[in-house]
Amino acid sequence: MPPITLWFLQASRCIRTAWLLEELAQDYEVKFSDRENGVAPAGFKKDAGGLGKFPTLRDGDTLLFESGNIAEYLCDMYDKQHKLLPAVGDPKRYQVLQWVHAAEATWALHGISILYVRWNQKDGDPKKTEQGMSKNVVNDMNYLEETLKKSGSKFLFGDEPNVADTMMHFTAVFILDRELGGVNTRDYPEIVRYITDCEATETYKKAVEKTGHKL
Ligand SMILES: N[C@@H](CCC(=O)N[C@@H](CS)C(=O)NCC(=O)O)C(=O)O
Repeated sequence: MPPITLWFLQASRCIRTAWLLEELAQDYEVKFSDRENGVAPAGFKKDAGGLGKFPTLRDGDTLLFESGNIAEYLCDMYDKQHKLLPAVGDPKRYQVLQWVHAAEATWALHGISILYVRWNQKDGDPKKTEQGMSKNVVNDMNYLEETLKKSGSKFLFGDEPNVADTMMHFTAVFILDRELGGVNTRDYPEIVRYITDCEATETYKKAVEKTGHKL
């Protein structure tokens, strides 16, 4: 049995971890669950332990949640050549980690807050609330579009994906798929191209095949 276990909730950020594990050529067992009424089933949360949010990963005695933290851990443990994340002390490491953190703490924060409005605002005018919250999402997506354009490369840091892409790809897909804050694919041709290139990698395809991920 492989030492790494990934608790994978369907239609979620868990694809980030699976893609990274494929990039790192690590063997891993997938414990999979569909959602029930939009959330993770109680038994699945109990089995994983921790916060009961996914991805959750166990590597030997180490149990981790939070996709960005899992990404940093996996790179530090298994990316000894620093192909996916530069070494501690190399300034480039922090430029890469900036995207790892921003994928959750900025892009997803702004996008998913809007999703929560759509789900939970029962009175007033949720569309108006969404409009009021759209500025940050538009700003984030404009910045990603410009960064990709300026980089002149397939991925955020060159023509091979690194840990920043394994985090940012899902966020960009999700925001565009759900048109959070009114953003749409027509306005972001570089992001659409980037998503296509991420999904064309053999490692991403393997991760989808192994986990059954679909949005
Ligand atoms: N910031 C966390 C978010 C984790 C999270 O909220 N995961 C969602 C799936 S994308 C989840 O587990 N939802 C199930 C539930 O709340 O029951 C991360 O990046 O891992």
